[in-house]
Amino acid sequence: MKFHSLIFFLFLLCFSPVVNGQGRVQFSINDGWKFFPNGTAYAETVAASDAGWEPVSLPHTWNATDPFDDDKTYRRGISWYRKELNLDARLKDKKVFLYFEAANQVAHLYVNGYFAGMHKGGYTGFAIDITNYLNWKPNGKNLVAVQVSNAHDPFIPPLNVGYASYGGIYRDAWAIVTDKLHFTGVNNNSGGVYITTPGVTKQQATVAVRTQVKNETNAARTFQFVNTITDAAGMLVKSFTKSVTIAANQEMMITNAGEPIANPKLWSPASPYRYQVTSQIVANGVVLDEVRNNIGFRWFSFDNGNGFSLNGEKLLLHGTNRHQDIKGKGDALTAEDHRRDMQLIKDMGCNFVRLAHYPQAAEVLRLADELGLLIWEETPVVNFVTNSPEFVANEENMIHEMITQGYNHPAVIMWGSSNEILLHGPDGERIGTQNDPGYMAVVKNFAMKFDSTVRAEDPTRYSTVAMHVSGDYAKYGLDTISQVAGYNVYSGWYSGKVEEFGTDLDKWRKPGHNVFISEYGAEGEVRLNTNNPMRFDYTGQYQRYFNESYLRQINERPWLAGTAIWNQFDFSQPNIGGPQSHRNQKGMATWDRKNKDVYYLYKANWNPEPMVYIATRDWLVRSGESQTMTTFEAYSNAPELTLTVNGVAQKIQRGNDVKKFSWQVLLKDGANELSASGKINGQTYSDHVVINYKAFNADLSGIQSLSVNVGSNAQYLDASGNVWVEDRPYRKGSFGSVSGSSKMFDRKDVIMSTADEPVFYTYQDSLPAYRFDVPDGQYQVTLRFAEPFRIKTGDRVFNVTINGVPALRDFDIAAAIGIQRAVNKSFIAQAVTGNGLTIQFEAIKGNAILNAIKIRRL
Ligand code: GCB
Repeated sequence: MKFHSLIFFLFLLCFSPVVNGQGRVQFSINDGWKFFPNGTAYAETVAASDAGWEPVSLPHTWNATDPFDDDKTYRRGISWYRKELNLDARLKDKKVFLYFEAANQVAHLYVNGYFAGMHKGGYTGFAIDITNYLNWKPNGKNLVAVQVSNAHDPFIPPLNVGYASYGGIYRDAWAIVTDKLHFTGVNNNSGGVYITTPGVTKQQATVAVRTQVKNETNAARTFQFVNTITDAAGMLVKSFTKSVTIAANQEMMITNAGEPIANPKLWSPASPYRYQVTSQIVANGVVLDEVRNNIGFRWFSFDNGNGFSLNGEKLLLHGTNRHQDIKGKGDALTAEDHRRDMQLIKDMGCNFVRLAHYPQAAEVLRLADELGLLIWEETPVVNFVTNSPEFVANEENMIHEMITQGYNHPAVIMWGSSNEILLHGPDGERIGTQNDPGYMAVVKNFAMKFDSTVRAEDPTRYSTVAMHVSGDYAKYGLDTISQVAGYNVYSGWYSGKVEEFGTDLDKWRKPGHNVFISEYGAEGEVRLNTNNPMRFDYTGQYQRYFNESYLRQINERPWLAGTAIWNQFDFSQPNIGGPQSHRNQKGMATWDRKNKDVYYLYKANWNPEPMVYIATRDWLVRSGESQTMTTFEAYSNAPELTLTVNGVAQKIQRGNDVKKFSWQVLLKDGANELSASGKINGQTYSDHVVINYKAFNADLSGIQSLSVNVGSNAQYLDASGNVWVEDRPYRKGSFGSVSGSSKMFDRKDVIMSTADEPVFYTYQDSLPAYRFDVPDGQYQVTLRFAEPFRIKTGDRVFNVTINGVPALRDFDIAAAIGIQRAVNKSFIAQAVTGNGLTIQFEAIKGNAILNAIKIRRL
C-alpha cells in the first residue's frame, strides 16, 4: 500500500465504523434523522427549518400501529426525512453514494437542496451518487433530505395486497465512499460484482466473476482486476488476476474466471459452508476499490416433475413462507429481528423459505446462506396488473434489482415474478373466473415478459410464479410459462376438504411439470381452543389437524418440487376482520413470534434433534364439565411416549405417521400436572406442563359464574383469565341455546370497540331463548351483542325478557351503538322455584341475535 493510500485508509478507519475492504468505506447513516409526517413545501432546502420535526433513527416507519386500529384507513402519503451529513474535506476527491436498503415506496433524494435522484419500489435497495451536490467548504455541512411516499400508485407493484404497505425508510441506510475508479453497482449486497460457480462437482469447482468498472477520471487507467478466494478459516484457496485498461470517463464490463479448485467443500442446508471472494481494483500496487462476497459451491436441479436435487442427491424441500412485519414494528426491523426469524425457521427443521411477496432485507439472504436455507425470492406483482408500459418498466426494474442484489447468495434457487396474478379482474376486484379475453392477453404477455427477464438476468436459477387454484391459468396458458409452477392451495380452509389437497395435486401433475406447493395453511388464534375442531373455526386444534393432514399428503408425494407453509409468522392484514382483526393468523408463530403448538408438529417431523412436546401450550387455561375425558396430544420424534397426569401413568402410546401421540385424560378442578417422556437413542427426553382446569358440574350445582361463547364450538380465554366456554344446544338440567343457528361475521368486517373479538365474531341467529338451569338465587346476566350486517337502524329490532321480566324493549343494536361494534348489557335476575334462568328473545323486525352471555351468582 502506498503511503498516501495508507493515510487515507487510516483516516477512513477513524472516521467511520464500517470498512468494506480497502479503498472503499461504508458507514451507517441510520442515526440523527428528523421526521415530518406530511408533505411540506421547500422541505429539501437548506433554508427550511426542521426544528420542530421528530427525531428518529432508521429503520423507521410511520405506520407501525395505525393500520390496526378501529379506523379502517391508514396513512398512505408523503413524509419527509432530513439529516445532516458531515464529511471531512479530505474526501473531496472521492465518490460518495448514499445507499438505502429500502424505502417504501417512492423516494426522492435531495442534497443541499439539489435533487440527486429517485427510486420507485419499496422492497429493493438503491444507491444514489451524491458527489456533485456536496459542500466541501471548511466545516461545510451537508443537508440530506428524503421525501418518501407510500401512496397507492397504479404503476408500481404491488397494486392491492393483503398486507400493510408500511411507509418509511424501513431498512438500513449507508454512505459509501469509493475511489473515482470503482466497481459500478454500489450496493452492499453484491457490491457490483456478480459471481457464478460454473460446473461444480464433488471433485472441483470454478469461480467466474463479472463486473462493471467505471473510470470517473480524465485519464485512461490500467489496473489489475484481482479476485482472491479464501475458505471459512480465512486461508487462501486461489487467486486470479486480469490486467485491464479503461479509457477516461468510461465504463466497461469485465469478466474473469479462475483455475478450478480441487475437492471443494460443498454448500448445503446440512452443511452451509461458505468461501469468500475478495474482488479488487489494484493500480500501481494500490487497492482502489474492494468488495467481498460470501459464496457457496453447490449445484441443483428441478428434475422434470420428479422433485429436486442438490449436489446430485434428492432433497425434499421442506419449506415455509416469510412475511417480514412484526407486531409493533411493522416492517422496520433490525438485523436481530431477521436473525430470530430465520433461526426459528431453521430450528423447525425447514430447509427452504419462500420470501413472499417481495424481496426482503440483505440480511435475510446473508442469514439464509449462513444457516442453510434455500430461497425463493419474488417481486410483488400480486393479484392483477395495470395495463401500461410504465407498470411493466417498474416491474422489470424490480426484477433486475432483486436479482442483482441477491445474485451471489448460494441459498437462492428460484426467482419468482408474480403471485396469484389472476385472482382479481382488471378493475382490482376479486373475480371467480376471468372473462375478459383482452385483459387476459395483456396478462399473459406481461407474464411471459417478466419470466423471460428473470431467465435473462440469471440463467443459473429457475424462474417461478405462484398461482391460486383456478382453471384460468391452464386455460390461458399461464401455468407453463415459468420453469417451476407454484400453487397456493387452501382446500379445507376457504372451501372443500383437507383430503382434496392430494387428490387435486395428482390431477394437476403433468409429465415434466415441476409442481411446487408455494402456499398451504389454516388460521389459528391462540385464544380460541376446542375439543371439536371445525373448518374455519380459527382454533389451534383445527390448524393442527389441517397441517397434519397436509404433511401426510405431502409425504406421500415425493415427486413434488417442494412445499411451503403459509405462513411462518402471523402478519398484518389491515382490511380483514375475523376473531383477531387486521391479522392473518396462518402462522406457525404469532405476530410477536411466539411459537404456536403447530410449530412442533413440523419440528418433530423435520428436525432430527430429539424432542418431546405436549401440544397444549396454547390452551393452558381451560374450562369444562367435571368428570369428562379430554384429549391430550404430543409431538415427538421418540417412537413411544409415556404420559403421567397428576402423577398417574397413562397408557404408553406410539406416534402416528406424523409423529403425533394422543391420550384421553380426566382432569381435576384446578392445577393438573402433565409430563410426557420417551427414549431416543437410549436417552430420555421429556416435557412438562401445568393445565389450569376450571371444572363445573354438568347440572350447574354450585355454579358461581359461567360465560358462554355463543354460536361457537370454541372456548375463548379473555385477557382477565375468564374462559368463555363453547356453546351447546340446551339440555334439560344444564344450559344452552334453545334452537337458533350458529353464524359468524363476514371475515372482511372488523368488530370495533373491543379487544374480545372472538366472543362477538360468532353468534346465534333467530334465537328464541337461552337457558341456564341454575339453582335458585340472584344472578347478574350480561348479554353481549355486535350487529354483523351493514343494516339500517330499524332493520333488526327485538325484545329480551329474563324469566318473563322485560330486560331490553325494542332493542336495535344498530341504533344503540352502530353496526359491527361491541356492546354489553347487564341485568339482575332472580332464579326461583327451581326454574333457573330463561333469557327469551322476541323478534319484532328481522331476527334476534346473541353473541355471548355471562351469568354470575350474586
Ligand atoms: C394467498 C395469498 C396470500 C394470502 C393467503 C391467505 O393465496 O397468496 O397473500 O395471505 O392466500 O392467507 O389467504
